[in-house]
Amino acid sequence: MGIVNVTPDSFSDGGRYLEVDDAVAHGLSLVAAGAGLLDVGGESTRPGATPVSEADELARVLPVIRRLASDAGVPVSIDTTKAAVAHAALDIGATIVNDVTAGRGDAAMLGVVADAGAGFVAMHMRGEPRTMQHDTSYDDVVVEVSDFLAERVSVAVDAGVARDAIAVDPGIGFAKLAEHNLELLARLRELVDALDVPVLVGTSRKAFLGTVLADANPRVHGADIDPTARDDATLATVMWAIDHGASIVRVHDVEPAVHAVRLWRALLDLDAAAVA
Ligand code: PMM
Repeated sequence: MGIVNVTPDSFSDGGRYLEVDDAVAHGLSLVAAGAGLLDVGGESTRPGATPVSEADELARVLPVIRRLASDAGVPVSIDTTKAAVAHAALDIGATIVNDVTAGRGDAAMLGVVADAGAGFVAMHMRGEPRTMQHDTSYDDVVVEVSDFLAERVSVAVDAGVARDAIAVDPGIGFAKLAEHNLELLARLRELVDALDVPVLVGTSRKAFLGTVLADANPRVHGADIDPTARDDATLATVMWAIDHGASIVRVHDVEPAVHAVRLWRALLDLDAAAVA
């Protein structure tokens, strides 16, 4: 899943693709690099981000979705917490709703997804992006996140969303400290096994990567590592996630991820042939 952020303030690429033509060209370049899905968002969800009005969000995403849905040749998802934005996006060709509140943010969301027969990504978070980093205490983060996701899948199914149209996401970086993000990845297989729907993982350029890199180098502070300088560390987590059962990985820099996965698969095939 390639990320197309049409926002002035996303943490790693805010402001780069605010013009429709730039955002569309970027989305098409991600598909050329091998993305099998595009995720278009018009509201930053970085910690502390201020909410965007429905009108502004619609104005940002709709022209981009309209063109990508017609030209990209891959499914387009809308990254939103607002039912009205989801509805408008689905109307013009998006086929998946990626909701970081898992349908809790807007009471109308699950009905919109169900009525459109759309796909749905339910992500784990606590509170909302503005406040989520105040609520980061867990007894067992893997159990708590997987229980939450199982519950959201059943709420979505009860609302009429097809079970086979749902994916879940542990919400790396959402209401979590670096140690929680690492534990969710380390024990990803447990989460995948506990849930009977595909798991999406979004580690791309997130702050916990900088924390680990800084731990290895006392002269560097994690927050000081520029998000785009976290792409190599992202790649390690992408490979890890796929090897531990993730079905979809959400990334900014698609080409290296696709190349790494292709090589890894080629080696797996050879390995399997050697054993057979
Ligand atoms: N991360 C961001 C935004 N949307 N959606 C899902 N399902 N999973 C994520 O991890 C996720 C998301 C924040 O990253 P961005 O600002 O670079 O898009």
